[in-house]
Amino acid sequence: MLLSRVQGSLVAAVAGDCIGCLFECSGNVSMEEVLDAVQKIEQKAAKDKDETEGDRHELPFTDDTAMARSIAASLIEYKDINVPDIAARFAKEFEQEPARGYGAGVVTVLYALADPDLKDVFQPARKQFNGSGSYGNGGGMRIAPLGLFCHNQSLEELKEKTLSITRLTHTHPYAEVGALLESFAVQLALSLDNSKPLDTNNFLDVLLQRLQPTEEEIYEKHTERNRKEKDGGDKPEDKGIAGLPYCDKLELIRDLLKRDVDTDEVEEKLGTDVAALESIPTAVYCFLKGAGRSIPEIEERGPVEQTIIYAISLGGDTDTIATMAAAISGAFYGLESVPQAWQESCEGVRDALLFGEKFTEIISAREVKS
Ligand code: R7I
Ligand code: MG
Ligand code: MG
Ligand code: MG
Repeated sequence: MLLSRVQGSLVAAVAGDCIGCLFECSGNVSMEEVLDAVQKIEQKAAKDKDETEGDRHELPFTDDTAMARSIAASLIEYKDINVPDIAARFAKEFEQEPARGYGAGVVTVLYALADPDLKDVFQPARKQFNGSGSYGNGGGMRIAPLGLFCHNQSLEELKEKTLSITRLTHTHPYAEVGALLESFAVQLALSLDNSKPLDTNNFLDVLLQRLQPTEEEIYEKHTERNRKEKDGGDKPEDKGIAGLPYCDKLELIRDLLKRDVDTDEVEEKLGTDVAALESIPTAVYCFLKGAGRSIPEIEERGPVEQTIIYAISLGGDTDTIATMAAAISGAFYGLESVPQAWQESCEGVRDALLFGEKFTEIISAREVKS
């Protein structure tokens, strides 16, 4: 049961990335185009059944999965977070396969993290974008394994660990809150009873309850830090952050779910680009939308499939929105909800299944002990 849901999350995330990247940054995407691509993948998987493994051509994963795998492997090795080890894995992975589609800014950090003389692993990230830190979605795109790993652990623990891992590359408050939204959503999805249909309103209520104080705290600390730096003469004045834009977006999601909205409205109101604030709430929406199983063109498909196909049909940062949405969905619906043909077609699924087994062993052993 737990095994299926942990594996489901990790495997669905890989599928979201591998299928989603076929459309990343390709402008306006239509549902028909996505369905066409998915059907081709399914037909090819059926034909490949007769091929020996080496002759199959899998859809490659991108940086989203590459970084998530580094986090998962490190958590398994140390049975807890080890931030310098995760930093070293990020750097090594990038060094070995730099062409996985990394963000344009983050590569500077990854080069810096490879330096054996680097004393403070958080320093390169802080220097990004003239010291304001990246607000890209790279913190959120890779954090799902931590949300699973922290099953039945306190929110405080999940929060601290999410922030530590995120800050290796992303220190802008929007990037931090976005990563927290994703890790909280994955942990919550895994904890809910999935023998009944998902109560989407309740999911949003609990998520908001957990995110709101955290979002407030992150911005307060950010403003305070900026004030000190300004007083010290290091930095120009920062305008600070007004309101709680992530919580506002979660409220907006509640409203969008009640209505029959077209993808243009979703794109306009929630966003689909590489900024954390313009993509991570969107991923939560895609999860809930798929859970409702009411998307006309794909009604006959399961919720995880609907979530991934719908996320990609929004266009923009398709691999990342699909991977984040799928990680939440897979944690609720389990491995059986990811079509076999998709699993066979995506690079990295076999490893994701193994990571899921190890995670489940670690979580279960922890629960016996306590
Ligand atoms: O966030 P990050 O790891 O990128 C992840 C994305 C995903 O879509 C992946 O699939 C991959 O394609 O990349 O990488 P960053 O370079 O930190 O941020 C991504 C982009 O956001 C940057 O290249 C900038 O274009 C933009 N960005 C900013 N622009 C101006 N000012 C991020 N922060 C800033 C900023 O402060
Ligand atoms: Mg469209
Ligand atoms: Mg990518
Ligand atoms: Mg992307």
